[in-house]
Amino acid sequence: AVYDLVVLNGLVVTEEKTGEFDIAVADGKISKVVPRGQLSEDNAKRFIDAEGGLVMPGGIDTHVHLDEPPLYGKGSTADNYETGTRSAIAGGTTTLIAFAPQQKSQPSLLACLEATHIRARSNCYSDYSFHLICSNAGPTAISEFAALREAGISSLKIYMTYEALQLNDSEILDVLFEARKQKIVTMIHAENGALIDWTIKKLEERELFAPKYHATSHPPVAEVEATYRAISLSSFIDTPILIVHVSSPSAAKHISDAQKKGLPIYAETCPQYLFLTRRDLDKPGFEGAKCVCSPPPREGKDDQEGIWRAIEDGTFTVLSSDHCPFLYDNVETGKKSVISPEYPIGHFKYIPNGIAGVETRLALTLSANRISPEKFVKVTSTNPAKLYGLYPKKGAFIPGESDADITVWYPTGMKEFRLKNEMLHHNVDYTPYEGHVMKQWPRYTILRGEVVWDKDHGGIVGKKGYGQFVKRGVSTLAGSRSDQEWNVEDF
Ligand code: DUC
Ligand code: ZN
Ligand code: ZN
Ligand code: ZN
Repeated sequence: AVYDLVVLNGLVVTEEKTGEFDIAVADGKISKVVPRGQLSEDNAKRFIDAEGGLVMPGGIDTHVHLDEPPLYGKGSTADNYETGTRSAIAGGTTTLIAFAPQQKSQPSLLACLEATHIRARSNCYSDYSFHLICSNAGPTAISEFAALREAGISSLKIYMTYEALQLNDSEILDVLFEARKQKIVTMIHAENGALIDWTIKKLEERELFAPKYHATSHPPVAEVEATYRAISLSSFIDTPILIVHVSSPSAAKHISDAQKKGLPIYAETCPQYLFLTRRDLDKPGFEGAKCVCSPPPREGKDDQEGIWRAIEDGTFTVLSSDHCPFLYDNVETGKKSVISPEYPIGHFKYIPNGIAGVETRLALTLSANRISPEKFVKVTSTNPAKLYGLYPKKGAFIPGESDADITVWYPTGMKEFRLKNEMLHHNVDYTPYEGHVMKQWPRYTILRGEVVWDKDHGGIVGKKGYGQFVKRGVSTLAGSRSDQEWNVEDF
C-alpha cells in the first residue's frame, strides 16, 4: 500500500467549497485530495468509509483555559491538559491554543511559558500551543516579546477587567506598541472593570445575590464601551487585535465599523452567545451558576440572532469555546466545590466565571444548521489557523503542506439525541448544554494521520502524549497597515 490511510466517500468541506473527494494520507500529512472514485481501500494500510458524511479539517479551538490557578474568581480550572485535550478530540478538535497565565507577582513571561510547557508536556491528546496572558506589563515582560516569537508564540492576551489581571490604558498601549514591533496579535478581554465593580457594589447594597445578578453586573454597555476603547487604542498604534468572546450585537457593530475602515480588528464569539440566554442563569436553586461566564449570555433571541448574523457577514473571524469550567459538586471527596451556594446566600460574585465547551463547540454549532458548511470550517478551523500563525500546517487540506488532521461527521440523518454530561470526556460534573438536542457528532477524529477518536469503536483511541506542541509563525491575516516604524508625530 502506498498510503497510510485513505478517507473515502466523504463530502469534503473546506472554507471555499464542498465536494465529493477522497483523501490520501502519508507520513501524517495530507498527500492527495482527488475526485471520488480515484482511490480505493487497496491503496492504503487503513481506510475509512465516510459514507457520504462531511469531512473537514480538524477543529482548532483557540480559546481554552486549562490547569489555571484562581484568576476569574475562586477556584482553579477543572480541566488540566490531559482531560481538556481528551475532551477536545472527542468533539472533533485536533489543535487547541490554551493560556499560559502570568500573575501580577511574576515579572517574566518566559518563566510562565516554561511553567506551562511543563504542565502540558506528555499530557496531551491533541496538538496544542499557548497564548501568553500578560497581566504584568512591566519592562521585563515587554523586553521578552521578541524571545516569545522565537519560542513559537505569536499572540498575547490582555484583560480590561478582573482584579488579578486588569491592565490600565497606558499599560495596554505599552503592550500594543511592542506587539506591533514583534508582529504579535493581541487578544483583548473587553469589559469595563470599574463599571462591573461599581454595579456589584450597588447590587450588594440591595442584597441581590442570586446567580442571575451576575448578568446584571456585566451589562452590555460594559462590553460595548471597552470594545470601542480597545479598537481606539489599537488604531492609534496601528496593530492587529482580536476582541475575544463578543456577546453583544452592539459591540459587534463597533467591530464591523472598524473593519469597514480597513483597520486590522478581529473578533471572536462563542457557542454560549448562540445557545444560552440570561434566563439560563435564572434556574431554580443554584443551578444558574452553571451558566455563569463573562461576558454573560445576553437577553434573548434577538441577541443570539445578531451574533449569528455577524458570523455570516464575516465580522467574526473565529468561533472558539472559551472553555473554562469549574467543578460544581465534588462527589468524590464530598466537599463542596468552588461553585457553591454555601456562601452568605450564595453570592453570585463568588461564582468563578467560565463554562465547559471544548467538546461541544463544533457539534452544537453544526447541529444548529444555521451557517453553511464552508463558513463553519472557516470560523472553527481555517481562520483560527491563519490568525494565529498555524496555516497551512493546520486548518486546511493542502497536499504536502497540511497535517492530516481530519474530522469525519455522521452521514446526515443520524439519529437525534439529547446531550448528557456523562457522554462528555472533560473533568467537569455538568454541561451548560444538558438536554440540548444534537443532530450531529464527530464520528472520527484524525490527528496527523492517526485515528484518535472513533465514536462507535472504542471512543478515545488516541494516546495521552501523542499531542505535540506546535510552534507558530506570524499571522497570515492582515497586520499593521504600514511597515514603517511607528512614530507619535505620525498621528
Ligand atoms: N471569561 C470566562 O467566562 N472565563 C474565563 C475568563 C473569562 O474572561
Ligand atoms: Zn476573557
Ligand atoms: Zn477566556
Ligand atoms: Zn438550553
